Amino acid sequence: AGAAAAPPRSPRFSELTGGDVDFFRGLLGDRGVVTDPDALEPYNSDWMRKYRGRSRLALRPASTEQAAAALARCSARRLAVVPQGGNTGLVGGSVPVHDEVVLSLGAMNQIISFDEASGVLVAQAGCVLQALDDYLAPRGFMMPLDLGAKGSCQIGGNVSTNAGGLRLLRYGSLHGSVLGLEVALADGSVLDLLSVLRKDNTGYDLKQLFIGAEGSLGVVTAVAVQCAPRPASVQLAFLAVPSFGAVRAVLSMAKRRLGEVLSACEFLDAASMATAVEFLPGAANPLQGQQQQQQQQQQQQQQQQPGSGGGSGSGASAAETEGPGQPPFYMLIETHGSDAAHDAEKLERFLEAAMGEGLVGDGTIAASDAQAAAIWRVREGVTEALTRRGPVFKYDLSIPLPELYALVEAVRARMDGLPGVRVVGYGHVGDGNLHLNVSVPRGGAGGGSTSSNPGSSSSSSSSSSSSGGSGGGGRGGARWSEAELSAAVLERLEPFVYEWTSERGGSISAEHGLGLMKAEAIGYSKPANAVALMARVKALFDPAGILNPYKVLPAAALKAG
Ligand code: FAD
Ligand code: 2HG
Ligand code: ZN
Repeated sequence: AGAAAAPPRSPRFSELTGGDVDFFRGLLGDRGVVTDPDALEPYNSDWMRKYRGRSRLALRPASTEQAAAALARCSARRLAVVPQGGNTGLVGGSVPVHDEVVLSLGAMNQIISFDEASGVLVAQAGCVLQALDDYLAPRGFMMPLDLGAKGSCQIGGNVSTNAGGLRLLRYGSLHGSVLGLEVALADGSVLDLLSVLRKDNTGYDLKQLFIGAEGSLGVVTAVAVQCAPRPASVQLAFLAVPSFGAVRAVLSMAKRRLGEVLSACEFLDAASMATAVEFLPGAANPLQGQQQQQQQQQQQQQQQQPGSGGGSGSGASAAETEGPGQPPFYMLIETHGSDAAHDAEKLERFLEAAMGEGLVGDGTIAASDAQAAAIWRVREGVTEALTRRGPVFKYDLSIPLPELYALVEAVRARMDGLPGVRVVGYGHVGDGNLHLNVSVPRGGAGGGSTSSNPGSSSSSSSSSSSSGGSGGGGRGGARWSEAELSAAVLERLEPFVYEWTSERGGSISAEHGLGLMKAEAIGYSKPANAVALMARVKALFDPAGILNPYKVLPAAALKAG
């Protein structure tokens, strides 16, 4: 539900035949060939259940040679191919649009080498990110990226999407930490760029083209990554922040005061928090217990001082100043360092200073690994919580910081009259990356449903709550089906979100890629001559256009390229 109409199947591609299937069985054996319709279901459907293909064949090569030979056959026969890793992508890039053959890397999950002196790991593309990090932990190292999908996503998929994640602020992008790649090209040849060298200026750095190419230029079969030493000390603060201006001020204070140890700076708004608490099993607001305790203490103090009036002075917490709802924003500030006592003291002093300046209403520092994990669970779980609530429209944007949250407020106002529609903003504020998600309640809504943007600090919150009660957009309280609501939401979102972002010099894809969802929208973030050059690069690597068709680049540019 909620995906825009797919482009028509291109007549350039052949239909799969029994002869093709026999060939692949001969190449990969029975275990490497999936044709059973039930077994194909997970290959055809994406993580959000939003994009669905109808492939009749998934291939599971066990080696680079097998993957390359499968591609050679597909090229010769003009069979379209979708490379697939952990299938956690969020832009419809990892599943077929029509009947493309799925080339799944999941069986290529061996670690090839790890050098404890340099920290360079070489692994097959199908290794799951979490498994790689688990392998490194006892050796004193960590993967240089981390994301909520770590239990399923694969390093080849991470490289192919140039995944950012929770600690890019500290450890940089994969364009820096990937030292080498091995790639099976569309024609079945293997490009061996699997260098483990830190420095190598011999000609064009071709591997960079595959980082973020979303499977459109080649199939990544192995990766050499520079891993980071695992920090001896990890500290995490969770803060309630009274305004987005304060979020920005906390970020710049964190950079100034914690600079050399800062490892993550994330934010979520009240609507994200409410969604996580409501829809994630076992999740709780990390500050809730604390806030309740504080309120009880204040009530007790007031009872002990009759006639004090009970007014909230300048020291009132953000929660109180925002009324009965929640504070409008929360932040996670994490440090990675080598001296626990020193780092803890630094973080405590930072928190005191931020509170002293009125930037933070309430805050806590995780006292144990379990507490830190529970806090991260809330932040990382927002995506899952939203998916549980119903269909979601996702936008992953880089926006200059001063205006980053203004888009959420503008979109909230645009949803006026659509009952039950919830607009949430969260993300990697330390990188200027907003995740704007617009959620439609499963089953639809209407006829007296109330506010769907809990704790919203903008004036639009009152309009959206009144819209629920007033029957929504002049429909006289009639019920909206899920499909009706989704169509109305999409109409109000696009092209508005892309135009708004483009006008401010932002990016319409900060870290998730373009996939199917945004292939036609690349022009909002890239000039026409850059898109034309990309189409020529695509034609050079994949002359028959069999690799991940309909994705990444607009159809018109591909025809011209
Ligand atoms: P897939 O989803 O299988 O594929 C993604 C794209 O890469 C597709 O276009 C596919 O064709 C291509 N591809 C996959 N493997 C290969 C290969 N070996 N060779 C060539 N092409 C290939 N993303 C972020 O950037 N930051 C986040 O913080 C983040 N958090 C997430 C949290 C959740 C809960 C979820 C569900 C997703 C999140 N994502 C995030 C998006 C997604 O997880 C990442 O983009 C991830 O890197 C995709 O890896 P994958 O193995 O699942 O790739
Ligand atoms: C995150 O940072 C992911 O949690 C997913 O990139 C964002 O679901 C989203 O919009
Ligand atoms: Zn993200």
